[in-house]
Amino acid sequence: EQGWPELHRIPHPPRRIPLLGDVLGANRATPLQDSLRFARQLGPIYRRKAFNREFVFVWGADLVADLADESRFAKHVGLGVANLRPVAGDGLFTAYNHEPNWQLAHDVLAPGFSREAMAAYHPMMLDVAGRLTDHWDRERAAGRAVDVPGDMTKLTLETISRTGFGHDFGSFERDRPHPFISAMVGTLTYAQRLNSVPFPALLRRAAQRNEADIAYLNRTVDDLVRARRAASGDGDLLDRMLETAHPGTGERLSPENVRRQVITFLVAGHETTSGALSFALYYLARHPEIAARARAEVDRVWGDTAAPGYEQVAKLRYVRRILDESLRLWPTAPAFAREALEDTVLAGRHPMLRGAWTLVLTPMLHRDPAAWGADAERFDPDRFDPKAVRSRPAHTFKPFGTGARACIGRQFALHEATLVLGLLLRRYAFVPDPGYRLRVTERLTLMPDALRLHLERPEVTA
Ligand code: MNH
Repeated sequence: EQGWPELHRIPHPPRRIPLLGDVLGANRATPLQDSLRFARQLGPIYRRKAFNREFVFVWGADLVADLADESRFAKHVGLGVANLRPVAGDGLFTAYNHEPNWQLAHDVLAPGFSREAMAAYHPMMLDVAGRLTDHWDRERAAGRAVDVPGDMTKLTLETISRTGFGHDFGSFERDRPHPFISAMVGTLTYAQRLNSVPFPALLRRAAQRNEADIAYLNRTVDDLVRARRAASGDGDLLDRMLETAHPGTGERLSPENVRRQVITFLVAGHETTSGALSFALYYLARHPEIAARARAEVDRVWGDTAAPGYEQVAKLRYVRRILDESLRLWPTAPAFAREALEDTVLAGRHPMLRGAWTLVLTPMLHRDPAAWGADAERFDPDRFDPKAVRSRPAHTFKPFGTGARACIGRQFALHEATLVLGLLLRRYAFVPDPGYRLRVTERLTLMPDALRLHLERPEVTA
């Protein structure tokens, strides 16, 4: 079925229910974590049936390395990503490979992620981070615990909207999330739920709410674009979208496509980074000795500069490894899909016809003992020191996807997150609630659920 001639050789759960398929023990709210459970039972390649459709999942390091071959495989727009088409259309993230707007927008926007562009965003990132620390200072003084995912979401939304679009959502001045966030969470959750029903008609009420959420996102973005057309920006992403012609063809993005790109960047540009920061803070709170080592690095590299410069962020090597290690265990965009460009044989073992596709489960790839050793479940940033990295095969760490359609915002996210972790480490010691056990919420992306931390003053190291 669906382009895998030898599907019968791929393992599946033992007890299949007629019509429904492999839904035993599955929870609608946690499809990804369910898939991880099946992965552990069934091995590096397996299939699951949902309502008479078979889906193939892959996570073995050698299989994923083969799927990274861009001459035989490419991004597949399927499942969760395809379900976002009504929101993001042919924007960069959801565009089909063959849609001309992908290459056009990619070429027009790539300079917005160059080193020079990052250096220009840096002071704005620092400024937004200052609003977070002002808020956290007040919470510490009042003896209140902070809402980590909530505050990281405020931070990363303000950062992308400010650097990309010169817009201020005022997140830190609000008690409740900005309606843009509620609408976005609504559409992401709806896109995830669509995978759990045999046909969308079963979600009629939710579909109506989803329409309203999309309308709200469109309105917000249209207002933002209209304001910019009336004024002028400073060469940010929105200026590029509105004014830059393609260097080769002279073509420009259409107004409808600009709307799709702005929504794409506002969502893709903050949701996953806020999860990455939240998981990193969870691990720092759990491992005070690792936090102390990171804090010592920040003190050494930054001294007491109030405002670290652009270059000083990349020098935080150990802080960066903490982020990498957090993204290894909990890659916040936890899967990506690959399709065969021609009839081929995956890793010499599994024939695929042209167009057949599979979902790569990144959290399992990142825990494959063949690549990461027997202690792969343990948090250890030293896995990312340069010697350890060189000793691992290629394509074993893929939090940003792979190939031509990999994340365009990778450097942006890593710069922002390293800067913020440096600032927070220097200012606070993080103390978890004694009873807290990590639970992970899913809305296509991953986030530690209800993580609250108490802030203390770090001990002075000398
Ligand atoms: Mn991002 C694509 C993960 C931060 C904008 N991103 C992807 C993909 C992954 C991913 C995985 C590939 C998906 C696929 O193959 O279907 N992204 C992340 C993670 C972080 C992240 C884990 C933070 C941590 N992403 C960002 C930021 C931005 C951004 C920040 C923007 C400022 N990402 C994108 C865009 C794409 C993408 C745009 C689509 C790129 C393309 O297809 O050309």
